This record gives sequence, C-alpha cells and structure tokens, in this order.
Amino acid sequence: MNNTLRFPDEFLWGASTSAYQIEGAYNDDNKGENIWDRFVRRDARVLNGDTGDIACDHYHRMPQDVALLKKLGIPCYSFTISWTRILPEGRGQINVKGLDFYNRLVDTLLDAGIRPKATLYHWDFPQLLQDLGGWPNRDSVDWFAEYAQIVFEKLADRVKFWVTHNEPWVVAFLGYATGIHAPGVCDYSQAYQTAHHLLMAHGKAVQVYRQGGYDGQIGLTLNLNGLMPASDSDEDRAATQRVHDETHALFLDPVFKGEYPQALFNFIGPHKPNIQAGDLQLIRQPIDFLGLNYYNTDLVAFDIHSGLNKARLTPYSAPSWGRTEMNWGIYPAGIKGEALYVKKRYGNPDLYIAENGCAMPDEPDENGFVADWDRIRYIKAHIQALHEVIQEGVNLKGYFVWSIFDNFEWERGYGPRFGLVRVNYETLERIPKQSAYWYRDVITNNAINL
Ligand code: IFM
Repeated sequence: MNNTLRFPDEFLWGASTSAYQIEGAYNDDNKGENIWDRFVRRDARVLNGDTGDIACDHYHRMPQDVALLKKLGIPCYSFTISWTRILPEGRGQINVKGLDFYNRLVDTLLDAGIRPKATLYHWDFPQLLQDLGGWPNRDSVDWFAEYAQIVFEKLADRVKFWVTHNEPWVVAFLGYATGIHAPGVCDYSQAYQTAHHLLMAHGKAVQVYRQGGYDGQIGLTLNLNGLMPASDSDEDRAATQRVHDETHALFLDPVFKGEYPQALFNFIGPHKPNIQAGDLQLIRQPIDFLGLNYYNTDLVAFDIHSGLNKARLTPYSAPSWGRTEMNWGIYPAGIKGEALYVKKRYGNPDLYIAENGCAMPDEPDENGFVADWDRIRYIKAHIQALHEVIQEGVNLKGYFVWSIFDNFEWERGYGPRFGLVRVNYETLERIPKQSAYWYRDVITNNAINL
C-alpha cells in the first residue's frame, strides 16, 4: 500500500506571521502608535499585562530570521505590514525608515530564494485615525487606499502576492462587538459598519492595485471556521445559520456576488450598516484568490442570553483528538468542509490556506528543544484533508502554517505557542521544534507520509 500523499508540482508551501505579533520595536524609527500599542496599556485587556513592545524582536533580528526560514526550507513567507511604521499618523507624512524595513525584508527574502507574500492589514490600526472614529468612519476607506498605494509603489515591483485584510470578521466583531480586541468597543452597529468599511477598503485597495498595473496577484483572507448545529432542533439550526451568515456570507457574498445576506440583516434589524449606492460594486472587485484560515469547528446552540445572534458556541473535536492549549476543538475534516463550501457556493476560486496550526502545551527539554508530535499530528491531519479536497476539484494552490515563530497571541499574551520555532522570550533565542524539521521534509518531498 502506498502511504505517501503527493501534492501538485506547483503547490505552494509557506509560513505566516503578523507585524504586531512578532516585530516588537513598537516605537523605534518614528513608528506611530497603533490601537494595539494603546490597548495593551489598558487594565485587564491582555493576560499577564503582556504587550507587543518587544514580541520576538523581529524588527531587529530580521536577517537572522530570514536565514532561519531559509534553513528550514520555507518557499514562501507571509508577513504583514505595520501601517504606522509607514505612516506614523495613519496618513500624510511617509516614514522612510519604516518603508525601508519592509524594503530590506523583501530584498533579504528574495536573496534567500524565498517568495514574499504581504498583507496590508492585520489589526494594527493607526491610533490617530482611531481618534477620528476608526473603521466605523467612512473616511477609513480612503485612508486605507492611500496607505495601500504607498506600499504598492514601494514594494509591488518585487512582491507579487498581496492580501488586503487578514480576518476582517475578527477586526469587526472582536474589536467592536465583544471588545475583546483593540479598540475594545462593544457596539454591534459599529461592528457591522466596520465590516462594511473593511470590505469597501478592500475593494478600493484592489482597484488601486489594478490601476497601478502591477503584475502580481491580490486577494483577501477570511477566517472560516467550521460550525455545526448542536442538535437537529429548528432553533439550533437557525442559530447556526445566523452565525454562519455573520462569519461567512457577510464577507463572501459581497465580494463574490455583490450582495449582503438579507436574512441576517433582517435579524439584526437596527444594527444593519449604512450602505450607499455604489458600495457593493466597489466591494465586488474581481480578486485573484481567496485566503482561507481554518483552525477549529464549533457546535452552535440557540441561547436567548448569548449575544446578538442568540447563539452559544462550544468546541467540537473529532473522536480521539482532544483540544488545543487554547481549548479549541480539533476537527481536521472541518477544513475540508470549508474548502468545499467555498468551491460550491463561490465558483471555485483559487484558494490558499493562509493560516492553519495550533497552540499546544510545548515542553522544552534542557536545551529548549520541543518534540511537538501533537502539533505534527494536527498539521498532518489537516494537510491530509486538504489532499482530499484537491482530488475533489477544489482549486487549492497552497498551504501556510500559522506560525513559524511562537508569538504574541493577542488578548492571551505570550501563553499560547503556535510556532514551529520556539522563541525563548527571555533570551529571544529561536529553537526549531520537531515540527519545523517535519514541515521541512513535507516541503522537500511535496508530500506527507501517513
Ligand atoms: O494569532 C492569530 C492570528 O493573528 C490570526 N489568526 C488566528 C491566529 C491564532 O489565534
């Protein structure tokens, strides 16, 4: 029996990070303040009072980090750009030193034979623009387009792979509905208005990119976690549909179909966003690919006391899988379900798994080495499910693991570790885990062995 699952020749393997989670240097070289710089300084917002001030200190250790990526055989590195390094006030005056950092990063990657993939926005909104209302202010669409244009002009000659936003649902709903994330607002109307403006900003940035005539690809990355009704009851199924509409259709429908899910808008009533003539056309720009982030699946039950959707989520795990360090369920078949859903409903766009991975209770030995077979088991099972979706006709073009480094996990601080490389937060030493060597072999063989 052949136990090797081989991937198509052109399949792209990669690893992802984000600026606030790894860079540190929060006020070096004229970088402006962003909403996470501010949020981490508010009481009881982040566990242990952790901040991204130093993080992995990637800003100062970039050349060594790229050398490590090379050593680990990573073909494509997905990073995100800190808006306030480039524009300290969010707009207007450009900070040459900030742009220079990304310029050097791109050149260093290319010299190492690593393909750069850049995301414009991964949650670190400029504080000065937040003071003017943040994403709920319609002007944010133009602020973002101005920033995008500056970045494209500097980097798009060498970066051919662009993402506008990473996980806009998180930005809108954790930032503005539950307030778990920066800027910490609890207001569903602002959350929905934010979602609408994020989508418009996405569309406008795509337009700017097309107008620039650059010869690369541009897309959007969504977090599409799995959802299953907790029972067959009508109430649980309806609650599941509402959560699905909020996390999936709210973003996918306007981008691919130029419309919003009306049933959801009827349900949320007064929280519906203000939409003006032409907005949906702007959002529905043809994109070159969709990025799909998948981590887990939840069971959804109707609960009159749970939020606007009246829905309570509990983690679901396949038999024998247990949960991750963050108490997320593990259900590898869920990634397949999401990829097939996108294929069926949205015309089978080119798809990349832009993030997938897990926080596990890593136990370093006396040398700092982590034999993380649990993480390998998780990643392998998800890659195996992805092999199946390719056989079923999904245009899956690549897979990016989250993350190459342990890093700042937002409101949970430095507790959960997602990296294939351990970061010792005292010495900032990087020590590849077992999973890093395992992933290197997957990439080299373009295959997994079962
Ligand atoms: O660390 C985050 C990342 O910033 C966005 N996607 C999910 C990851 C794990 O929670």
